[in-house]
Amino acid sequence: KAPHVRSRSEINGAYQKQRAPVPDERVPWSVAWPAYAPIEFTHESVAKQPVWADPVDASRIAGLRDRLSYESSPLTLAPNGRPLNPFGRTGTTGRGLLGKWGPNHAADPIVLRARPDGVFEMVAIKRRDTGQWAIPGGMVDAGEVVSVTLRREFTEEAGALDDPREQAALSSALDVLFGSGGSSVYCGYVDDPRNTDNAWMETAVHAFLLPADLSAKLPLQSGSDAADVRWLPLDEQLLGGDASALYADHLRFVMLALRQVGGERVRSPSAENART
Ligand code: RP5
Ligand code: MG
Ligand code: MG
Repeated sequence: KAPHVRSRSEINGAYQKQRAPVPDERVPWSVAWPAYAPIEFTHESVAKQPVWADPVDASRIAGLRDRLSYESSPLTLAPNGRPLNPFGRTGTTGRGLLGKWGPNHAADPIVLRARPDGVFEMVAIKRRDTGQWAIPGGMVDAGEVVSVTLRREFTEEAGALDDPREQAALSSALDVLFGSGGSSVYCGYVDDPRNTDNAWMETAVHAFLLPADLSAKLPLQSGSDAADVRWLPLDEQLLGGDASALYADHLRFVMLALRQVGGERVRSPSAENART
């Protein structure tokens, strides 16, 4: 399978003409490529150094090499002091739309419910950047623990209810749901279309299975970060289809979640079939 295809793509509109083509076999840093000529791109929203972004000069950041990464610790730094993407070349240097040099940490809550026919559904948001359906995840704020990010991002993106009574109902349903901590599905690199040679996404994915009595109490409304929200059926068509049906590697994360959380229930119908 081709290595980090989305990290070499221009499917995020801001990256149009900002990537040099990188053939599959030249992705690994271990493959020498003296003529590699990536395009330097740091979006102006990042370059003007908002609070969530690093200084422009990576070599001036103390302790950069020892920043937390699920993939490479310590980070590998290039001679110019910039961290190197652990999955190889992307055709772009700089930070693109990402604030941090090196890993940029997100948290992704997969909220599942089971339909009576055994098919699982997930709360999905439609992203504004690529128009794809996605897990309603987001960036871990400075000093924030992942469990807090999971709930905060879910609420901001999928549960932005106008009606205070509905908001209260959602909030108590989420106390129960997120209070369990869910089950940890994945921690690591995300093949995100915003990745560059020097900045990339990493995420902690947690799955939460809604008890039947709570499903009805989970009203959804997309927040400003999302264009839409829905219960997305994780049926054979989606799971067996094109991975680009969901953003980045989200389809892979969903399959891992189903195997873990839904495993028993997913298997039981076929086990029954085998007996008849
Ligand atoms: C993906 O980007 C992560 O898996 C997460 O879903 C998302 C976080 O970025 P924003 O939603 O804040 O843009 O790599
Ligand atoms: Mg988000
Ligand atoms: Mg968000």
